Amino acid sequence: MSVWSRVSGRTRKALAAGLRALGPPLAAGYYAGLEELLIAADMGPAMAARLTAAVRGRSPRTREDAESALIDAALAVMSRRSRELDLTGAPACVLFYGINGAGKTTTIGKLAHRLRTQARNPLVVAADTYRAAGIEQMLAWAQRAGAASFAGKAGADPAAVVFDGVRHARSRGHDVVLVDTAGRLQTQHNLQQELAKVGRVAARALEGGALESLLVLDAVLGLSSLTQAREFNKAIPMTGLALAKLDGSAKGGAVISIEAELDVPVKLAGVGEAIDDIEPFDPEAFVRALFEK
Ligand SMILES: Nc1nc2c(ncn2[C@@H]2O[C@H](COP(=O)(O)OP(=O)(O)OP(=O)(O)O)[C@@H](O)[C@H]2O)c(=O)[nH]1
Ligand SMILES: [Mg+2]
Repeated sequence: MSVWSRVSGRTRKALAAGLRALGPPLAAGYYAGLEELLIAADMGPAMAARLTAAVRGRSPRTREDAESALIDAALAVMSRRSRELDLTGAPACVLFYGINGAGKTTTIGKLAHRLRTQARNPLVVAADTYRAAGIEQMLAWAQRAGAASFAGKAGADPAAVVFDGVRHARSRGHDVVLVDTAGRLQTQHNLQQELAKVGRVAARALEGGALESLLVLDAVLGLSSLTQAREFNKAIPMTGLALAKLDGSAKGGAVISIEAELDVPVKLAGVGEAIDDIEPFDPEAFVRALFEK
């Protein structure tokens, strides 16, 4: 069983049972039923209608044909941008941001561990200076991951911590800098401005090294993350999404709509609370796990 079969268990069960109950695509009411199932999987009415129309356009005769048309249709609307993290430069930097509790610190800890297993030498920068506990949580994860860390003082300007962190990384030969930032709401104007500054300062400090800006989304929130994402994108344009808590999500279908709406690829998926519960996002395996029994 692939890791993707752990994803969105409830959505998958409901979809599988629903598709079975609908019968073959030639049955009366099939397409109305399909559209309802997709809405129930949190794809949103517009995407549900779009995917249903795409399946209908293929005139499938069997359930298997309909399912494979659905998989093709879903993959066709997802982002075509590269899902690989660009880690070129000396150092490169991956900046994580998002609302409170989304999963930023955990995702960074897991990624630091993963990079260590790939013979990388990451430096974790704890720039959640908003709370002392935020710094401590990041440092504890870095230690668990066997990664070096750099922290500012509680209350310090996070942009200054990032600037110093990147310089520290360069002087010590770290090839990747992973930056944790404080959780904030998309509606908190001052905190969004602060975030924008962190992004600008990181870009300047990197001197040409790649900057990945990953918005961390709590997959449990489903489609409601779209508004959030649009606002955060104004502060720091995203190069990708990190989806945390996909294991617990009942709203896996939202991933398809969010990617299609924003044209931003999910690059990392969190599938549990343990240190190795992180995967590069694989849209094909994800969509197949969602629609196939
Ligand atoms: N099941 C599951 N839980 C997760 C995952 N990622 C994070 N969590 C949990 O979500 C909670 C919040 O995670 P954090 O990493 O602290 O989130 P954060 O965004 O850093 O939070 P703040 O710093 O408070 O804004 C913790 O209890 C994590 O264990 C995941 O992929 N799966
Ligand atoms: Mg945190």
